[in-house]
Amino acid sequence: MAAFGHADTFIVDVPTIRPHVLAMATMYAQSMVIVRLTDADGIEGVGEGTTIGGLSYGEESPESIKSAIDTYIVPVLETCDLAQIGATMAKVARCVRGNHFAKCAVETALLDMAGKRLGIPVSELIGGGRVRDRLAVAWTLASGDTGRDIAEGEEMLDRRRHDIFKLKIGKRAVPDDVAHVGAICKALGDRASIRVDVNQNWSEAQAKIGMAMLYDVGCDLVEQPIAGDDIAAMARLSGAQAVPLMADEALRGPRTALRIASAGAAGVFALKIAQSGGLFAAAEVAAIGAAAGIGLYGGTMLEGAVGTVASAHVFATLPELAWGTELFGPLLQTEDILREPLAYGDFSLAVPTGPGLGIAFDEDKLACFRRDRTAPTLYPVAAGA
Ligand code: MUC
Ligand code: MG
Repeated sequence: MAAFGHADTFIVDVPTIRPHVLAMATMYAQSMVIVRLTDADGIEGVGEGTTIGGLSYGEESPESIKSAIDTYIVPVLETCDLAQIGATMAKVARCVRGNHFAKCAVETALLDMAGKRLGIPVSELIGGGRVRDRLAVAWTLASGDTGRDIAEGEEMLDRRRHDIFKLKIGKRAVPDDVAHVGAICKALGDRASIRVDVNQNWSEAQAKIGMAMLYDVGCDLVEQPIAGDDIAAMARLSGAQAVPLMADEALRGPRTALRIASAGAAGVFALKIAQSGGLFAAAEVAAIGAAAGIGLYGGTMLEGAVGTVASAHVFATLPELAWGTELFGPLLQTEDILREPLAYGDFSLAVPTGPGLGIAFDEDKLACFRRDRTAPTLYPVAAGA
């Protein structure tokens, strides 16, 4: 039995190393909701709920995630045995509809606690347990400038940090975007896999032309070219285009995964723990994809260390992960909020092996970047996205 002890939920704002230009927002900082749960024995678990660009990516914002946890989820946790994660999250689901990001943050904290209590990593509590210790990690080239992106890609290859690059497009006219991708494929394509993410910004007609042109310039994968709720159009594109279509925003948990798989609407799934509604749900999405012969990719909401490690524990349980992952979120931030930074190298990330998530905060830094900090910060915090 693990009775509820205490909850602390707060927003942390950390600047990005450069503007991150996406179709729907330009990020100058990342805002992460951190939840710290403690049980009556004093065992702590941490979780993270993070989105991109306020409300421009999805239906939950940092502020709504915090509010859903504090106002509606914590009162449920107060009535539960926190050691029973499945039963606790089922009770949360009965009381709170939707709010996948908030639920994912809480489930992460419960799993961290459980892993610490049992002395095993979170990956051993998911599916059949861990099958890999390192994950290939892509980097997103999204400075908004082709020359700068090429230089950044060259640097990443030289440092052996990334050899998979995702380009954010969809903001400019299709031929301009394809010219940008073509230039990067020409410069880096013989040493790296080049993929794009349109973040739903094309119409079906634009996607038809755009995907064909992208295939011709050497692009390997096109992520969410059109609206994620238009599964019929995704199926038409996926069936007709040579370049694989990856579902991202379309995937909101196991039910949407089943619909997309049944419709033949994607060749690849971008798995995201928050969008799926938690770590267990993301593993279910992966199982549906794998059973349907859909390739798997470990996606990110550009989470910081906690969400990134939580995702890594899930992706480490997947026997097939043909497209690698993009778990680079902490590297996009100017500061690391962990005592020991995550171990990136050799084009991959090492999945922590300690109990629970296997990470510990640098409490001073965390205190400095808290939005509700009372003391003056030692670190500069840039304006929001
Ligand atoms: C998305 O839409 O996939 C992932 C990498 C990145 O740069 O943005 C995210 C969100
Ligand atoms: Mg995406």
